[in-house]
Amino acid sequence: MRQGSAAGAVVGVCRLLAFVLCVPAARGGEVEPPEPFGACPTPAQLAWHELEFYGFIHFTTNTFTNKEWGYGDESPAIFNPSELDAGQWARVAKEAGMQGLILTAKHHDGFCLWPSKFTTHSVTSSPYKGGHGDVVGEFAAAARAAGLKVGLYLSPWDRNHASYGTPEYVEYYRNQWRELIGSYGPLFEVWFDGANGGDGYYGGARETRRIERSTYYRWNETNALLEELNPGVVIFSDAGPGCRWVGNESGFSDETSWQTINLAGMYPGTSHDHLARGDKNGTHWVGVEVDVSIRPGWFWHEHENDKVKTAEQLVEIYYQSVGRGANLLLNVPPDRRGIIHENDVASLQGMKRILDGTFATDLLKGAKATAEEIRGKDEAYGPVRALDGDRKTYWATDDADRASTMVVELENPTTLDVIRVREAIELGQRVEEFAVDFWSEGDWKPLTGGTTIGPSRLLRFDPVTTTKLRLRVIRSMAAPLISEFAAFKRPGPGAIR
Ligand code: FUL
Repeated sequence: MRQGSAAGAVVGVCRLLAFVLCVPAARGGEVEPPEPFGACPTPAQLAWHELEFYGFIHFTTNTFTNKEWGYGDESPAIFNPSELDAGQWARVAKEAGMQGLILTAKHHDGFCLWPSKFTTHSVTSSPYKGGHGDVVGEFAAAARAAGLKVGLYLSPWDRNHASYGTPEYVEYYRNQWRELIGSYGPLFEVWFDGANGGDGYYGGARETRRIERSTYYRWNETNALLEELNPGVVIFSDAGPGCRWVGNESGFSDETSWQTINLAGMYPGTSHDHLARGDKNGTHWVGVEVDVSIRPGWFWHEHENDKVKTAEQLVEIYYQSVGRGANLLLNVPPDRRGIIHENDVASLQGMKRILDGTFATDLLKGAKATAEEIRGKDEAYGPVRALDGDRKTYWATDDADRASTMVVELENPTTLDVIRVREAIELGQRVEEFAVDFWSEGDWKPLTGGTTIGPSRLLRFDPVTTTKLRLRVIRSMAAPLISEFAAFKRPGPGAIR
């Protein structure tokens, strides 16, 4: 308590009154809010983190040739989905709990799913809708109608284009972004894939073309162009700058994961060994994105219809991505009909049932809470702020505190087996270590714990029944700001761990 003055006494009385009237003391009043710590997310990155889960749609001539990477010489005549229904993609995504969709407008083979005026290697030359189709347009309209955010993947590597490898191609690539954003924007995310296998059709040359990955695409200029065309767009690549690849395509991030990373010397298409982990107090905020396919491949293949990941496997991926602070980008490729296969739909529905069954009720919401330290002893920063279901409010300590404890008291004995903790990341990622204890037989018993928290940390354990839970922030680089401490119970006795 730092109030000794008459003014302090007045403030104290006001607080008491506010408390009696159940009106929280106003944020931004006498107690200064915490200063940002280190690199922080932009408003667009913050909104991106809140999406948590969205879908990838891989669709092109590969769907019809049974390949994963087209060579670039595929005839557009083979692209002819019989029942294409982008409305079904959007419905399936929405019902699965996804917040957006990202479509491969152009994959490495160079075939464009929209009628680009810069090439004839597109839907315009295909039998789809007699050459008058526009898959990107149908996709964007359907996704928006379903309330989903729209994103696009435009492969930098183009195995069809004659000028690939020259400066002219880089202009072609940028022109395509101008066209896509102009026709289908605004986009929430754009995707630059890092792949470049070298060989390709290249307008008939059929040769190997290697580019210097660090300089060829002049990414800084492309990024600036995208930001100008589409302010706030989150740019994905191995090196951000909006969000970054997690470093694997298997569906997991690290248990210790910093959303910050030292970007110097990093560029798309180079391998980096610590993309999932990031750098503690790194120079830039570049959120982690886990991309993984519901099937072994990214494109639909008949022989993988029985290899679709189960609902339980998808839930496991959710815990290892969203549960470790990353966003989950789950690929669900349409088949040759142009719709998402029944087996994929069934797995997504099963995943949603399990997640809804778990996260529908926060068992700590509205409970009583106390804390060792509260910023300026101001209830606006009290521990109940971590229990109010509002990500904008948070429990905070004074600047000098690097560790603290909050205790939650439940009205009735409650059974739980999942904890979710979130930091107020708009002011930076801070916590390095934390633990959770539960009250049992008159004493605190260790329940679970971890290292980083970030946007979201989910921890599972065998069910316990208790009346009190304790969150201990053990180490933090700056005063810990906890925007959520929540607990849940997974459905059914056979629920997966
Ligand atoms: C990879 C690509 O080569 C795959 O085909 C796929 O698009 C995946 C998302 O990224 O690197």
